[in-house]
Amino acid sequence: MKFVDIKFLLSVHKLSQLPPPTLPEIAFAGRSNVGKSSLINTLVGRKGLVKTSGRPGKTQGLNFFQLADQAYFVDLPGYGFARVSQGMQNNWQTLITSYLETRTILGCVVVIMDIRHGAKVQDTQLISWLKQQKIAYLPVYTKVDKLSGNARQKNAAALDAGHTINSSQRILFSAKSGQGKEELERALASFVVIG
Ligand SMILES: Nc1nc2c(ncn2[C@@H]2O[C@H](COP(=O)(O)OP(=O)(O)OP(=O)(O)O)[C@@H](O)[C@H]2O)c(=O)[nH]1
Ligand SMILES: [Mg+2]
Repeated sequence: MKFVDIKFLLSVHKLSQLPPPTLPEIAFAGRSNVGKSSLINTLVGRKGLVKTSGRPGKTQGLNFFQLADQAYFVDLPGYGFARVSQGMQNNWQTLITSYLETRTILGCVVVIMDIRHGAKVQDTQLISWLKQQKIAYLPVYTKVDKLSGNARQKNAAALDAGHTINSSQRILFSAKSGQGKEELERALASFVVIG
């Protein structure tokens, strides 16, 4: 499934601003600067749809994109960004958690991790929390273009072990080369199809 007909809908800073739950929803989560916004741009084939940055903390608020009349994509702010004040981090954390907890139409959370980094405690926490809440999630290891084949396999295996992820259930991805795009499209299609 190609995700082409997509437009920015709104940026949500408190739960009361959430759009009506009329379409299935896919949220994109991960630590700051991991490449969430870049992944969405690659997925929809529009380089400039979502603002990205070399500096962490670019995405603020929950950014909703509408995919034709089929689904919402939600680009979440990154977690674990030290340069925003602690209070601000807590606000985001509360907003993201309440959103994930209460959003009944949430079909899947794409949990994005940097293939170069070891298993991070915040990702482990998110994954176990999603499991506990019985929310479907899809692990994606991104920026694979930054590693050679061997290192890529080794790091992927370490992340699998660190988060108890089966290698058949996660996707290796690169926003730069487009690797993993079709696999991701296939995996997400089942959450978007209505009826
Ligand atoms: N080489 C390479 N760089 C990438 C990839 N994905 C993202 N980047 C770079 O990583 C940086 C962060 O990307 P973003 O997409 O803004 O990351 P984000 O997770 O949305 O960041 P926040 O919104 O700040 O949480 C940018 O400089 C991107 O160009 C990738 O697959 N390969
Ligand atoms: Mg972003």
